Order: sequence, then C-alpha cells, then structure tokens
Amino acid sequence: MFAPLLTTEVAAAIAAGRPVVALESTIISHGLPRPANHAAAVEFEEILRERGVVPATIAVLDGVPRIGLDAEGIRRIANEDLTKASVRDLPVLAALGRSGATTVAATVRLAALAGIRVMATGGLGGVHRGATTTFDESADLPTIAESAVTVVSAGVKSVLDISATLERLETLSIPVVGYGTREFPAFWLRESGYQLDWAVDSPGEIAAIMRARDELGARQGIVVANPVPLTEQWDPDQHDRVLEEAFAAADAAGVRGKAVTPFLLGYIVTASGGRSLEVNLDLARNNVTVAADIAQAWSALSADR
Ligand code: PSU
Ligand code: MN
Repeated sequence: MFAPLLTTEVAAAIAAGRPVVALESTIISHGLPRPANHAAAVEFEEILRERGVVPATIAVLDGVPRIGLDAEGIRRIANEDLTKASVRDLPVLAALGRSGATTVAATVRLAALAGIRVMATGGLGGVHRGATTTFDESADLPTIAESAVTVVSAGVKSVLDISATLERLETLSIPVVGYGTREFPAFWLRESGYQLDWAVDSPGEIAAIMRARDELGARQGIVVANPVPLTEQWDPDQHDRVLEEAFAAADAAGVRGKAVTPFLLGYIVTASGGRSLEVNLDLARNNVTVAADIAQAWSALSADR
C-alpha cells in the first residue's frame, strides 16, 4: 500500500497542531557533496528542533514514502546513490520497492498528503534556459500550483531562466512573496534584477496569507523568496565570471539536455574554489530558520481560530 509512513514524533505533532517543517532529500543526495551533505541534513533538523519545530525530512526508502527520518534514514539519503525522485517517480518507487531522494515537487506532494503546511529548501526548480526548444521546466512549479504548502527558498539558481520562471509562477497563480525584499533573489545572490509585487517582513504575515488562501479555497501553495543575507552572498563579480566560464565550458564540451545542469553546478563549485558551496549552505540554513518561524506562526494562528 502506498501510504506515507510518519514517525511517531511527526504524527503526534501534526495531530496536535504543533509546528512541523518538511525538508527535501534531493538537496542532500544530489545538491551537496559528501560529507558536507550529511552534516547539513543533521544541522537543518537541529535548527528546527532548537526553535521548537519538529523536522520531517522526506524520502522514499524501499518503496515506503517516509515523512520524518531516523538517524539511519538520514545516513542513507546522504551516503547511498539514490535516484532523484520527482512526483512522477513516486508510484514507480512504491510499486517496485525502490528508494529515491525527493525533489521539492515530490516533497511538497508527500508533505501535503501528510498535512504538513511548510517546507524549506535551498533553491526552487524552474524554467531552464532554452526551454522554448527543450520544454525543460521543473515539475516543482506545477506541483506547487496544486499543493497547499508554503515553500521557503532563496529563489532559483542563475543557471535557470529567472524571467521565464517568474512568468510561469504567475500563470500558475502561485503567490510569490519576498521576505524582507521586493526583489526576487538569485540563489547565491540577493538580487536577480526582477521585482516582486509583494514583500512581507514577518512570519505572522505569511501565516495570515496561508489562512486567507485556505478561506478562498485556493489550491496553490505559496513561494516565500528569502534572499541570502548580504554579508553571506557570493561576490557578484566572481559569480558573473564563473557562470560565464561555466556556460562556455558546457558549450565547448558539447554537453546537452539533462546533463547541462549537473555539469554547470559541478563546474561552478570547483571554479569558485568552494565559495559557491559555502553560500549554498548559508542560504539553506537561513531558509530553514525562516521556515521554522513561519511554522510557529502558522501553528499559533491555527490554534486561536
Ligand atoms: N536547486 C538547487 N539545488 C537543488 C535543486 C534545485 O539549488 O538541489 C533540486 C531540488 O530538489 C529541486 C530539483 O526540486 O533540483 C529540481 O530539479 P528538476 O529541475 O529536475 O525538477
Ligand atoms: Mn527537467
């Protein structure tokens, strides 16, 4: 049976309306190198616990969608070569008893099934450059459009087409709210050059938007765009230089299609001497912290209805 398995702790917190934050596992298995990835998975959960929030790291292990992992589960997503699993992979993994690390899309879908309303990630998937011919758009976008989960991210990586991603978010009627900013962040950088219609400064405002969403009967989740603090962002000049180099290298190597993003990301970590990885970890911690505050505010707001 394809029923998500919740840990006792997560199930009890959801039932009691206590704050819970979902965490994805693709960022651990595919987005960060070993062994920094294991340390990050453990740290993200600690950040939540320190704030009185129950962490629910999500993955599919041996065909069972897990909502909340024990230490062994965390070790598996960090150290095993797991498939990157999006929503379309969930039934296949379940039926064949296979394991997979869930993307934002798959995590959001499983979180919504379990009744978890807030998740944190690093960067959102989006529309790839060249999508007008490749059709390459992440399932993260259409999935958030039909799942009542608030996703805290630092925007999308500048290797994607940020303008097209924002247009798709608009078409899909997904609210995009800047957290302390009116500008959509570009993952490693605070600013992308694209303005947002809405900005808020507090977790209570996000919780109020979530409640209004429910009252309106909307299907969509909410994207909270949370920029990396200025002191922690990547130097914009180095960022631009390394990205340009990375695109040129991909072109010269004849890399195409699905292989382009992994190639670029690997190139960028090496060419930046590890700086892009440092920023990646900082922005992810920062997103987890903001998600904790939102989950607290949501729990408080839901309690006094
Ligand atoms: N962006 C990042 N790091 C990541 C990802 C995106 O900066 O690890 C992962 C997330 O799990 C996201 C997924 O959901 O990539 C999107 O992949 P695709 O474009 O194949 O849907
Ligand atoms: Mn794709």
